Amino acid sequence: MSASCDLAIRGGTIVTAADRFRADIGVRDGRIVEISERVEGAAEEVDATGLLVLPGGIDAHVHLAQPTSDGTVMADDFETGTRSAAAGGNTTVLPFAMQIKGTSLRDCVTAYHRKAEGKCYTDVSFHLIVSDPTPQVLGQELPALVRDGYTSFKVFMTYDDLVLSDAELLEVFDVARREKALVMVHAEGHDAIKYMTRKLEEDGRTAPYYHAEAHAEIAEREATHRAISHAQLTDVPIVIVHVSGRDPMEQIQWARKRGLKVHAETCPQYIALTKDDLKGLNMDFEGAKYVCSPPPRDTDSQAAIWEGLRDGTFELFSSDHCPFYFQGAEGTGKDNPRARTSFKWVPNGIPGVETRLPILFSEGVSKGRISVERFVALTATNPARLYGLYPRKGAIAIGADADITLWDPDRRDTIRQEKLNHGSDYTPYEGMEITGWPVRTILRGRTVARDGQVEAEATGQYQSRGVSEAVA
Ligand code: DUC
Ligand code: ZN
Ligand code: ZN
Repeated sequence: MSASCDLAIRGGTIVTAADRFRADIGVRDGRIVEISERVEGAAEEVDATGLLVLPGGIDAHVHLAQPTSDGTVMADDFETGTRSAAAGGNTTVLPFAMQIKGTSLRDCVTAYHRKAEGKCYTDVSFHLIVSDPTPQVLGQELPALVRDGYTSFKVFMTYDDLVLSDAELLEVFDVARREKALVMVHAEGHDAIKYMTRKLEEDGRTAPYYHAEAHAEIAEREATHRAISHAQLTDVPIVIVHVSGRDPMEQIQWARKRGLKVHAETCPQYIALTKDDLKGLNMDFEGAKYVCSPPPRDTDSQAAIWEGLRDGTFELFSSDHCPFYFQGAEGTGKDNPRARTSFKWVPNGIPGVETRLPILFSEGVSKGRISVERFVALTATNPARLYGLYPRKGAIAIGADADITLWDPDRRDTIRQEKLNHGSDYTPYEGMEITGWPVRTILRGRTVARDGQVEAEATGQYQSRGVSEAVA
């Protein structure tokens, strides 16, 4: 029967979110058609002996080619960003299509499709960002877009150009409930951050490090609780994205104990970095390499995040890849004349789409903190389930897309900027020692990357999404 397979992956250990087992995989027309002890004969054979065979990584939180309020240009477009993603073991990414205030959400989505078309090395789908919830957006554009397969959107509780008032949040949540969309919330209290920023600046504390004090964990905890309360009032499921530490995480656990439909995501920066990294060498601009929002916290928060990854508080582990340059006037570092005057001008975001999977595997699986099954759940299966891609994506099962990452659990290497494919001119994880690397990324049956190098054409496709399992 399997003589008609295009591809056979032999001899590896298949790992799903639930279990692991030894089997071959047969692929035809880009889909898995056989999982058995022995797949006989295929046009292409891949020997996976000694390797783990995982569902391709799904990075459900990346920013590519997104404009910024001050005109700073992101370091990755769809070409470089998805190249980096594929090299890092991912087969699908979900960037944001951001509405710019005063413009049509639909037009913004069309513009992102144009940016992505023909340029992607992984499959791609878009979350929306709603920044201007006008009656036209709430009444027409957003419902129509959800029905067209853009089934999740993000809202912000901070940033001058993105923040929604509590009244607006409630209105937007209401639309999400009616239309069966999943809301992602950036939970940081805007007024508290502005207050802290002003105080720090008045005291002359303007180095990048003070970003971490301005974006205080208390402000994140408060906003997380407020978002949960709004979600309870409007009876809508939400995802709190990029949860950074113990305090906001406890709010999520509090909500779950009461049966509220609150989901949570965390990211590599909250297990691999601390706020001390923002000090740089001596409170200098090296610290700008670690400026992201929310910022990394302390070692107690890192321990809390590990508890949450183990006990299921976190269902999603995404990169929040938000790449900028460090060098040059457009960069986050000392050559940027505005950033020199205050941390508040340092663009918020760090690259990480290529290093997300190695960091979680190495720090989590190789160090015995989480099982390899949970690794798969956090990085592929749960994102597919929560964002309407399952079981086409995020599964190794008959009929699923043959999106597969071959993983060498014993390979040791060191994260180095010169080996990465992203557009940024640095990595915040420089020098980190890693055990366990993706060695081959297969997208719908075709190898797209091997040993950190992309080797295929940009055949990534846009993926229209169904309703989230959190909503259905
Ligand atoms: N939020 C994100 O999700 N990414 C980067 C910066 C931010 O505030
Ligand atoms: Zn955010
Ligand atoms: Zn983000």
